[in-house]
Amino acid sequence: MDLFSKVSRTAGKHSPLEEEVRKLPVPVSSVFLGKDGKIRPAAFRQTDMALVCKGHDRIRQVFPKTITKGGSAILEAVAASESESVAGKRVAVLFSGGPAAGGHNVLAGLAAVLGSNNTLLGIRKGPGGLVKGDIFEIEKESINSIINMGGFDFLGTDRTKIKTAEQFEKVKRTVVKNRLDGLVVVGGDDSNTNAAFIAEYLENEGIDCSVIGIPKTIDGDMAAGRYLPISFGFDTATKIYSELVGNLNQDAASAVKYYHVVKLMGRTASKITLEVALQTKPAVALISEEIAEKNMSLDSIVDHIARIITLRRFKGINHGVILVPEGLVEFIPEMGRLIAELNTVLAEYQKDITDLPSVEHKREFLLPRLTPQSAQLMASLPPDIQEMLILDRDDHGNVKVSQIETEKLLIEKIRYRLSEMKRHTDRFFGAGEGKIEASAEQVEDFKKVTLSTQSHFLGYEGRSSKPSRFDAAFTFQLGLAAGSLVLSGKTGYMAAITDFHKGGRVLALPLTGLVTAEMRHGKEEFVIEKSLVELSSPSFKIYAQNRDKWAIKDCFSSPGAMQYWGPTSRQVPMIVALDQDYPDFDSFDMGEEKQIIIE
Ligand code: FBP
Repeated sequence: MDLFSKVSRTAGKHSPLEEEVRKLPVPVSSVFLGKDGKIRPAAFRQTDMALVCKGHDRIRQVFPKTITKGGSAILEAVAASESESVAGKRVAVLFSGGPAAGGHNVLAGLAAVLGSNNTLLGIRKGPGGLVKGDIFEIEKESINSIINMGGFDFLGTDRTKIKTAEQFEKVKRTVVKNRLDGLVVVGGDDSNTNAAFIAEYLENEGIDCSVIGIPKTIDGDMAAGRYLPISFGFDTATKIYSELVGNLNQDAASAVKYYHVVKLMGRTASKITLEVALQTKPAVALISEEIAEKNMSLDSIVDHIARIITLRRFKGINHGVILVPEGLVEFIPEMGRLIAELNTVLAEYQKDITDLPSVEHKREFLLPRLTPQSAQLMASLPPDIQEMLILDRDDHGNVKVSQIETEKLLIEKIRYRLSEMKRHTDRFFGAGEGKIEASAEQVEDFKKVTLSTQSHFLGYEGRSSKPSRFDAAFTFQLGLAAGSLVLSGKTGYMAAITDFHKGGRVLALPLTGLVTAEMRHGKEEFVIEKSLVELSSPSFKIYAQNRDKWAIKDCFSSPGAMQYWGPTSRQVPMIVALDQDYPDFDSFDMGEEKQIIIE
């Protein structure tokens, strides 16, 4: 074939790499394999492990049906008896929230386990599509073209929160009209909370439809400790960011003139930043959970970074990489208070504020309704950040932190702090608390420093890549588990995999065991608690033990591109291996490798 034809032949997911990756085998746990080696549904048995949330009594009042039916016990998948087989079931699946690598393998897992005797349906554009009834029958063979492929484009996604009586009624209509026996919701904490409510609602309405959640989010915060160490998509996203941050480390040390300030996705938890920091060893990585715990103000964060830049300069280093988690602003105590106050005022005066013609008018309306401290802080922020804090909320009422340019805010403040340090050397250098010890020559040299920065935001580039081998395996098994749960008539569970290093144990976690009551905008809301970086975890401790060394010398590592073949293709996320006490990072094992072809 000539080169001109080759270029057009690669359109539609047919690049040479896509062709090869599509063929990669995926491991399958023995619980999903029949004696003939073919994929079949697993059965689930009760274990003596349980998930009991905080405020269980309140949750029991809100979810009486699902709690009574399932209790709080965790279920475990076991091989089903060969004589059992279920046919004629209709199962629909939707993606919810941001894309995460591996979503298409969830569809492949579902298609494989439902087999030719059951029907798989797809819901277009997320929970919004479920409400509208935008549903179609998936021709199972069409899944073959998206096995191991990235993105959510086969179905699409959205962030609709199902909360009104009218929406629930419409969901019921979709379920009844399409004679659904099962609904699989692939999403993060908010989406799985949706799933818990839909499961309860349908039970209450006497509709026999299993609702099963699947833990998705690159942020890694839809997790449940040893029962579910991580959500899918995290591994791929962090491998991609680690490659890019590693390259920036390498470029900084080569060009010797820039500080690269990199904001990394993660709406709330800093798990992505922690993983990327462990992988790449940058000069600075801020961890929001630590900042909140230490009650660090914006000024003290800026001080901390300016100090590291100064100490590096003393060693002749005027470059480096600084990692900033996307969710940082909400964890800085005074910013968190400001956002909470804004949320309350915005909720209380929603109608009045919507009617105001400009951001300026909205700002003028809001400022007197904030506490003086918050009003002062708000007024001191750059106008574009004020605008984002006022205007941008998602359907779940969250500030869209991905739109807030924290990296630029920090650069501006660090630049100002360094200029202050140059102007008032006696305030910042010498002996005494908080001062930097320095010789007269070092101070003179410091005065000559110019700070050249580049800002970056790494987020969207990591969400829709072809999944890592880990995520491809994880998601395929999650699809098998969710399909098996539906076929065995379970409802109100989340499919989970744990023990990635020894066979991949397949569990079902009761959604009501994950939900807790929380005050949002002055109202009681029920949510699945996000799993944040724990400062007592081995992964954080190892970072904390090493960071001073990484701060003052270039000791970065550059992990390079994610691999699909070879020794480094089987890595698990470092935070998972460290926190779950695995013997190494390098060899997940989730069962027997199978070439997947859906017939
Ligand atoms: P999910 O939790 O829905 O998977 O989304 C996570 C995320 O990638 C965050 O890290 C980020 O804040 C957000 O999506 C951005 O989403 P959007 O696509 O709405 O800009």
